[in-house]
Amino acid sequence: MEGALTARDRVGIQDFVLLDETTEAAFLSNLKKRFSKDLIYTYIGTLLVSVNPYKELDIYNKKQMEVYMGVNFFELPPHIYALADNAYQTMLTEYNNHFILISGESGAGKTEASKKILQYYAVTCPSTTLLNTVRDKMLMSNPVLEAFGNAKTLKNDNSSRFGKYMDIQFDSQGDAVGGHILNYLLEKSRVVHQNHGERNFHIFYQLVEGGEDDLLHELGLEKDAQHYNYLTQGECAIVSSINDRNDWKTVKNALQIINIDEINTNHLFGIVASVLHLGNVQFDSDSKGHALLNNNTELRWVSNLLGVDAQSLQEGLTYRKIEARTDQVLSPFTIDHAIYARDALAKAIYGQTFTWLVNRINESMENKDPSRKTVIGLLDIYGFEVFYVNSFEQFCINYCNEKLQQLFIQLTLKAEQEEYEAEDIEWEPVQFFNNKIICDLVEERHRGIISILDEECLRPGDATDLTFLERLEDKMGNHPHFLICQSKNAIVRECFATVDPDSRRRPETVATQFKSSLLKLTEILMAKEAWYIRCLKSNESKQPGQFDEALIRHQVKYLGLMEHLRVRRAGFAYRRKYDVFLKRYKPLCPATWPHWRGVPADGVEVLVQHLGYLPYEYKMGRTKIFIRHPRTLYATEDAYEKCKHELATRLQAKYKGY
Ligand code: AOV
Ligand code: MG
Repeated sequence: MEGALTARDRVGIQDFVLLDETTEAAFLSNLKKRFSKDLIYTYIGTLLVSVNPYKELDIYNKKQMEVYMGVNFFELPPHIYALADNAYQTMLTEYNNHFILISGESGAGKTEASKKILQYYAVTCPSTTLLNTVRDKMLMSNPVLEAFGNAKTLKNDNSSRFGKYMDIQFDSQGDAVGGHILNYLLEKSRVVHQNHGERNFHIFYQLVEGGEDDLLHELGLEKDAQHYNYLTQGECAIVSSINDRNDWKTVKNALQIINIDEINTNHLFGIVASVLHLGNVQFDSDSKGHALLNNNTELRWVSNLLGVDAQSLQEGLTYRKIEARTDQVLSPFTIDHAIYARDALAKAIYGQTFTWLVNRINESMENKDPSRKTVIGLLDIYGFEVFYVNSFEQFCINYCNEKLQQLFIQLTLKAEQEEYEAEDIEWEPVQFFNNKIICDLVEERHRGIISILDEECLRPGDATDLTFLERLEDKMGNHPHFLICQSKNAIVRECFATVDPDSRRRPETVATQFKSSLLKLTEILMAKEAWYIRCLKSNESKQPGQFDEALIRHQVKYLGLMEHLRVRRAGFAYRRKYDVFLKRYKPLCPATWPHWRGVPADGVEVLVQHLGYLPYEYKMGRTKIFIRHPRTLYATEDAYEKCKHELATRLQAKYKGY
């Protein structure tokens, strides 16, 4: 007992359910104690809490992976591998689908967590040459999507600016046979504008810093990020934690592995370069206040690289086409309008290219074998973020986080209730803060913020900045003037092929599209068994070893961790299948040791009677024993450790003479 307590004091408790008291102070103190020992993972039952260490820990390697393979969840120190393995083993034994929801604010460690899980499956699942190829593609999809979809923000040097849900598909033997990615709302505004201290998407800097001289020459680019308006607004093109040159090599290699051939790779970089040139297109104003191009060079590069007619492009950027009854009239833009048009085109091209890339990745990871498969879905979205000035993007990102919190609340309550019901156990529900009111506020029909925004967009005449921008983007992206569908750049042609330039149908607003895609995502997730990783950011300054208690307390609160813990404990803190419980603790009772010959449930009853469990301390369900208070289990665990120790000492004494 003393030994166990010492360990507890030293490294804290590895499962919060076993804490003596469920106060926030006790919770934080345990987290802090563990963090100071580089123990960044702690459980709340099967939920994994992870605190970002901001330093490389020697716990992610093949050896560690092997330690966790197929081992019972609670038998080893908490680890992301344990959660990954547990989801995998459950999928194999129960033939059902799972998903791992990774949440936490920007910079908390979600993307790193999702990569660790993917690596775990890539290394530990059975393998053949063919499967290795699929796995390489899954792994290599990361650097490519990060290059095009991540950027340095004030919160995180590698911040995901899109949401990602990836299904890893397994066959009945547990081989990883394919993957599929759904992407959510890329933050396209970053292409044309970055706040101070932030960068554009990594790929731009990688190309400019790392691109080979020949390539840059072909693309008409300078080897200097400072040369480009779209790269310099944040005034931090060079970041010490980022090596753009090395990343460039990784991305080029990764593009090959995901089967993007040389021609398409060239087209792809052509598009990236065209966006940079577009950003440098400047306008002057004539005597009537109409926008004029001030220099043709950059525009020619854009037209060359995108394979579109320079004259049409120029008209598209400086004139609006008004459809009269039988005719079309060109109405000149002011400078401001021309800049909007230019930026809208840059965003549309980049956004479409990102979608094209996701589609190619999906093709390359596609599971060619139609036989039965199960999946583990990994959800890694952009984390909750609040800046000094917040825009439409933060609205969408934070709404998405609220929606996932809502899912978490529903599923954890539901799962708990269903388990008690299935096992015939009575229980009293715990009160929760339900954030449904916040989701309703955003998404309710007619009264929600998105509905109001839609109406605002429909209102003729007095459009706001935002509606104006969005409309422009919708329109410009499909601007008939560019005849862009005829582009000589195959990617551009493909991206815009589905756009009907004559379509009169009013496109849905970005917010409404996002709302629908989140609704679909919720449906996808609801049909699967859930696992949760809650990532906590340890400090705002990205420093190793710093545990900012106020910051962490805040996250513990809004992620609902205390409530989750109370729910886990209010009913029955622990539950175990009868056979598992008996197998572990049978040495504690002469009647069950070394063998119990009857059914496991009866053996467990005999065992707990012998241990002196009081009737209110436990309940016998259909297949499991439910233990109300962790202290009961903890005492049993202590007794078990002591008994194991005595057995070992006796054995040692017995064989000493040999
Ligand atoms: P995020 O995905 O949660 O933010 P990341 O996973 O990108 O956050 O983590 C941010 C940074 O923290 C990484 O670049 C690493 O430097 C460090 N880090 C995170 N987890 C670990 C770990 N387990 N070990 C060591 N360092 C880590 V955002 O995408 O911005 O929401 O939208
Ligand atoms: Mg991320």
